[in-house]
Amino acid sequence: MPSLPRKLPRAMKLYICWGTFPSPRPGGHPCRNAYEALKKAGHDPELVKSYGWTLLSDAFNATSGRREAKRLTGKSTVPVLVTDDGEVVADSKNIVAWAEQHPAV
Ligand SMILES: N[C@@H](CCC(=O)N[C@@H](CS)C(=O)NCC(=O)O)C(=O)O
Repeated sequence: MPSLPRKLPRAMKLYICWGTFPSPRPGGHPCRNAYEALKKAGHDPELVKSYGWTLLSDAFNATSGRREAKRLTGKSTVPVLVTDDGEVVADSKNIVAWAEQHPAV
């Protein structure tokens, strides 16, 4: 019986707010833009929902995802990408650029 391929843990993580839903805000929803660009480049990041709302104080942004975003970038704003090699990319525009420059092999 051939052994089933072990599901390799996905190392790439994308910290997002509440989801990757479309948004009417100018420029669209940053978390969605980042996710779509990564998918387009052939990546399949683990999505880490971080909830919260940076307009409120850190007390309201004490979710593990927002805390991790703050630990990694100094700000609790998302999206934040952590690549397979542990590189941290903050801001959707930088994540879109990273995805374009790093198509999944
Ligand atoms: N310029 C930033 C804006 C990021 C942004 O507004 N992120 C939202 C989530 S989509 C957020 O965390 N903002 C306030 C909040 O909900 O805490 C980007 O493009 O990544």
